[in-house]
Amino acid sequence: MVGTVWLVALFSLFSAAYSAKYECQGVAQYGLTFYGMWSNMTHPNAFPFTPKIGRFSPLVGASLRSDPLWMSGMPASQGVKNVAETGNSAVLEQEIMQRIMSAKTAWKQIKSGNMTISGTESVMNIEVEVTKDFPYVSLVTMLAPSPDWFTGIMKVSLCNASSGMWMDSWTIDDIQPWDAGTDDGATFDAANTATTPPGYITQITRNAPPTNFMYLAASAIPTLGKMMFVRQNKPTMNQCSGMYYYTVKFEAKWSQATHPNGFPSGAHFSPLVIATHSYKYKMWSDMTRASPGVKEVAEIGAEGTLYSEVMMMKKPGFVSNVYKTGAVSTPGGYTSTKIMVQNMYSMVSLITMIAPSPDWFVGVDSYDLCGMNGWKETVTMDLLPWDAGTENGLTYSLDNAATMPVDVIMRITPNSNSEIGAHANITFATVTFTRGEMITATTTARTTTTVRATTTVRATTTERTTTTDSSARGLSADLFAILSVSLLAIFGVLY
Ligand SMILES: *[C@@H]1O[C@H](CO)[C@@H](O)[C@H](O)[C@H]1NC(C)=O
Ligand SMILES: *[C@@H]1O[C@H](CO)[C@@H](O)[C@H](O)[C@H]1NC(C)=O
Ligand SMILES: *[C@@H]1O[C@H](CO)[C@@H](O)[C@H](O)[C@H]1NC(C)=O
Ligand SMILES: *[C@@H]1O[C@H](CO)[C@@H](O)[C@H](O)[C@H]1NC(C)=O
Ligand SMILES: [Ca+2]
Ligand SMILES: [Ca+2]
Repeated sequence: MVGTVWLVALFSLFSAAYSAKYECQGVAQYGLTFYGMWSNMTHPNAFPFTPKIGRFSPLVGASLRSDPLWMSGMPASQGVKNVAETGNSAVLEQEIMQRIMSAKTAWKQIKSGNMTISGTESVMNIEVEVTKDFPYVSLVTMLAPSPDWFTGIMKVSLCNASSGMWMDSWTIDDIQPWDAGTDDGATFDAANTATTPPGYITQITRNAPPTNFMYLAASAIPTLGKMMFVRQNKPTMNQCSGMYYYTVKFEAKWSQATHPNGFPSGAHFSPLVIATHSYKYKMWSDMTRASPGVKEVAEIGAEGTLYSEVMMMKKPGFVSNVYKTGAVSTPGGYTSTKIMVQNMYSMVSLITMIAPSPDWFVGVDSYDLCGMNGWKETVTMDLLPWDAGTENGLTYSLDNAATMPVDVIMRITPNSNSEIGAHANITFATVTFTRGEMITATTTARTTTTVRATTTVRATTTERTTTTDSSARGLSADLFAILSVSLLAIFGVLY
């Protein structure tokens, strides 16, 4: 007996390890089309004509972190109850708003509009947005008229976990009826009688509970509709050939003169982590949660965890190379690093902390050095501040309470009431990518070998070509922070 349990445990362990699970990166937008397939033709004797002709209430739902809006065997929330009984989604929309704003377990509301949908109507272009942290979709619509019958999607992920890529399209073609467990009645036109005590959400089948659906001739309930999600923002996949060096020059601009509001002593940028990668990888991105490594860079300027995270993604298809630099003093400091790009690994991402600060950083998210006309010559970007969403705090200070629940990464805008807000649209640093010499004229077929080759070259090249100016050279961010804090302490004692 014990042996069996162990065997099962071991088996689960192995199968878990075996089935590779990837997270999809960044944000994906979909257009959802709902096709109603509920009529006296498709559901003879299971389609109402009185007191009104059968139809769907406006479709309401959300993109979610994990918990769906409704679940089989669970009580319906007040919002789902209201939709199922009356089609009114006001309370459900409040529940979704609460999940978006305070619980942070939902990302965006989904709504088909405010019009009821006839049984055979198609509603196109319903906007759906999912992110790395909120890849699931859950939807509800009332089967009207009915006591408390509804349909929708309990929970579906738009991320293909075996490839780590957002689905190009995803169709759900079996949509069954459910009973919210809140109102009694076996027929579409049953009088309004609350179920006391309220029951649980159960699927309606031809046999149970007794409903109009039992009069269907078919052995199973034909689908009530179809939902099709079609991706809107597919990545552009430029292909540039060969392998090139680029110089990445990061120049600090942040100063008392440019950002006078609370300009801190010991102002600097923490060591940069730079990665070259394909569209399949993201170091960080707008509207997604910071990884532990990005959180550490943003909060304390320590680059070690992020460096290891990127190293773990250094495998065919994802990351090609990872580089780090020393810290950069500001204003006037700079650091210059030679990086390599090739074929599909044409994107560059980097990050550095605005230090000291709660969790503010500047960086580049997946900039593609391969353009429509081949490898770009030279590109300069102005870097503006971001908030990692992991630590509270409105001043340039290191020690603050954690943001609970954790938020997503967002641009700091001039509307922010923090010290940084007043000048959030003034450049903190610039980064310039300049194309250097061609390394080899590789072809895509050689991708795997070139990745391996780059590793060795990098080890020697990066060290040699990374130049960091002045006082900040070689100081780790923590040390910088500790030094500033100790200085403060000394001054504190002296005064
Ligand atoms: C619904 O369809 C059935 C047969 O499919 C038919 O007998 C019945 O008259 C129809 N009802 C209405 C109201 O059209
Ligand atoms: C429905 O939406 C339209 C536009 O989106 C709006 O003008 C109208 O007032 C809404 N109607 C109701 C009843 O909410
Ligand atoms: C998910 O990705 C795998 C591996 O790339 C692919 O074979 C499969 O067809 C994908 N599934 C869907 C539903 O797109
Ligand atoms: C600040 O910059 C953002 C992004 O570049 C821009 O959308 C916004 O309009 C700017 N706001 C102001 C007040 O300049
Ligand atoms: Ca019921
Ligand atoms: Ca913050």
